[in-house]
Amino acid sequence: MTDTNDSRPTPADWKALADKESKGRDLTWETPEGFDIKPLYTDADHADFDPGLPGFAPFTRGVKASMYAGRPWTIRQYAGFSTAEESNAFYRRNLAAGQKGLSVAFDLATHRGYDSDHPRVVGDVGKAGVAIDTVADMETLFDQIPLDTMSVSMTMNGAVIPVMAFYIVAAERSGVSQDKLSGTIQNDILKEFMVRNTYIYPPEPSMRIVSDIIAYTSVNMPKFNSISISGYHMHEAGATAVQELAFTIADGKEYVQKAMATGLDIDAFAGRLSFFFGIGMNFFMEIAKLRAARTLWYRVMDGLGAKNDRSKMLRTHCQTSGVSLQEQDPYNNVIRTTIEAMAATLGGTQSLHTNALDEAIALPTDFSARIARNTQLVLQEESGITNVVDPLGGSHYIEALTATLVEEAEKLIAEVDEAGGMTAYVATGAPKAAIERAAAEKQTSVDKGETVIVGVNKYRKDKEDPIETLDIDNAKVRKGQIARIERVRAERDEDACQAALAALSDAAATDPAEARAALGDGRDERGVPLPPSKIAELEAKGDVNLLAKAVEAARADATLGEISAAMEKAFGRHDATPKPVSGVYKSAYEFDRRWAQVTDGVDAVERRLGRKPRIMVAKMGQDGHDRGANVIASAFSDMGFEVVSGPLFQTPEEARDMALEHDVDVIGASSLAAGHKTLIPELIRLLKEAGRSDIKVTAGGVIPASDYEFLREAGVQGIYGPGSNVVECAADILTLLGHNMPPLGEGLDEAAE
Ligand code: MLC
Ligand code: 5AD
Repeated sequence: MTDTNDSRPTPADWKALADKESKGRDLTWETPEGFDIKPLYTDADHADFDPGLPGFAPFTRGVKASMYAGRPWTIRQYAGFSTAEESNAFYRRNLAAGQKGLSVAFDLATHRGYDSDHPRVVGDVGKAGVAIDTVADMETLFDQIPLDTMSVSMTMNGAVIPVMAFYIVAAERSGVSQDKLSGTIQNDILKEFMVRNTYIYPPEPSMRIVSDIIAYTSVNMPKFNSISISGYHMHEAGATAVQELAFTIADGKEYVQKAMATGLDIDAFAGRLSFFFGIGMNFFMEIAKLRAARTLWYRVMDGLGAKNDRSKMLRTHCQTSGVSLQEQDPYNNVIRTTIEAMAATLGGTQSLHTNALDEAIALPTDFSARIARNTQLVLQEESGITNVVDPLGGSHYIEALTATLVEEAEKLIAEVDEAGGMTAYVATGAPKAAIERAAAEKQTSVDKGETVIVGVNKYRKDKEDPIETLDIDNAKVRKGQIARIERVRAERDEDACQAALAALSDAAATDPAEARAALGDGRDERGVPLPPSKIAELEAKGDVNLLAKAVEAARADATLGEISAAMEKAFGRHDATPKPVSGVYKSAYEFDRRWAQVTDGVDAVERRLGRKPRIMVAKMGQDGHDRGANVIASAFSDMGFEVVSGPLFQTPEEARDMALEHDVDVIGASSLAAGHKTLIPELIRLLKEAGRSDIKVTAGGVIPASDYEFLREAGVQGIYGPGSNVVECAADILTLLGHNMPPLGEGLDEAAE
């Protein structure tokens, strides 16, 4: 030994020692992404990856040189419920207590373009967000909030045109012109078709709406982010980090290309594109995910010819994961949210929402919202996280994960490109199916106890203590909204309003490419001259930008439903039926005794009935959260049930008709947006009226324990809240179907489980 350096332990020495300590046990861990995580990382694992410096391309280490040392992230809590008055009061209380930016949650009726008086939305008004029908509602929502200084995010995709128009006109009426407005509109329709399901129109006109908003804001609202390209909802639907990254970046790429195709210069709008990611419990993966996202976006935008650095930097909002939170032992959720918030901020987010501890049960109360907000205040003001830029930069594990995520996401993006871009890829159903498969795999792993959730599938309490949750009197909200709509309609200049709506319908029916051609050099996209009569007709219409036309309609006090309907005339409405994946559960449970008990039970019922037992999975109301419904449909069909998947957005009447038509034995109604107390009892009443009380109705989803008794009294025969296990649900339903189901796992050799 001549050099002292030679005596330094080598990676081989480490391996030998680690093997000895672990007695040869394999210590690699496979992530849902399929990455093999080793117990040790060294510089050799990321030698080829250069993250650069913060503030400089490729922005891996952050979009600002000084990051939080210069200005901390924006504490932006997403909220909205009931009426505009109540939400406004809630916002003002939150701002006084340290929140920094606003973020509006609209109710599902608003999302789907229906006024509160529409018969399809009886159970939805004011429930999962605030009901907004008119500019007057929007003025109330922001009463005494200075819109020239407060940045406002609005999560709206379906009814994005009327909501933007209302916002612009409400600000105008408070004396703030649109060029001063700062904030973000979600306006990300592609992911709605994949996972979130609050679309209104078919994909093509929906993409035109996105481009029209980008075009309008790039000219009129220079401080407003025209889109929030969201991976969050994919994350929540069960996507892996690679899927979330790849599909989100590919969505962004598609929007940019569509906007460029309308003749916009990439650098004129790209600086106002923003992103949104979900942050779950895989701590280091989530930090690396944000760093990878910035790297990927830089590469994509550079490739598309962006020149300004600003166009190539990925700025993002993050939200901690809703699905990671549990109904059981709910104070654990505070811990989970803290861990996730740390990942988001160590990853360099620009803005953050932290979920409240009652997430799995209801909307936040003042109490739970306070803890959620304080989680961020403590991180910002007590933890020292803000003092150093990208403090985990250079960590071997983080850099290696970042590099791997970039590499794997790029492979998936290449697949999307091959399919012709994200619109085409979404149309094939491939990304939705891939995400559902990942979700089913995750659920199986939890159900089997391989993925531990403290207080749910391990260390479960014998008895849960009830916590106080927010309940909204939806009938009261609806009544108030209807009165306000009627007042607005009575007071407006009806002719002016109808004329503005007709102009909007007309613009929607006009091909924007032709309109551009007429206003440009008189030639269409292929260079063919338009006939003079056509040019004259198009010139008479003027600008056919849908937002510009909707602003006119909003100034004339048209309602949200009317503006949506004016466009629907030209575009039609989009409908979809969930298509659950098959086989995932069967293969995951191949040797599981409890699964076998259930499939035996299904066989027994089948013999008795002379056909398979039939279950209809129903989604009523405007709640489009279909992850749970898909999980149930997939698992039950793998168990041998005949599954009838109801389309999204059914009314109770439509659900009843479908159940009768298919002669089902059970209806499993899935509700995640608080419509359960209205819609499910109504379904039961309608079945009774039809003389079919024999059809059993069960309920699953986000249902507070305090509503169980109400539902049982209404005739619901089984209730499965968050954290329910699909095998146990099935056993329960077999019992409901008269099968003498032995207790699950009985006679099981514990050691063999
Ligand atoms: C920031 N700034 C700095 C700085 N850091 N300046 C100097 N030194 C520093 N260190 C500047 C920025 O450049 C910017 O100005 C200004 O400060 C504000 O900072 P920001 O970082 O851009 O933050 P913010 O305004 O909060 O914008 C964040 C964002 C935006 C770009 C991600 O899009 C946003 O707020 N998104 C929120 C989306 C959201 O809340 N969605 C909720 C979805 S809920 P300038 O001039 O550069 O702008 C949902 C659930 C559901 O979807 O219902 O399904
Ligand atoms: N208020 C507060 N948070 C909400 N979320 C949804 N709606 C609201 C609301 N009205 C949050 C939840 C949910 C995610 C989509 O957004 O965390 O999981």
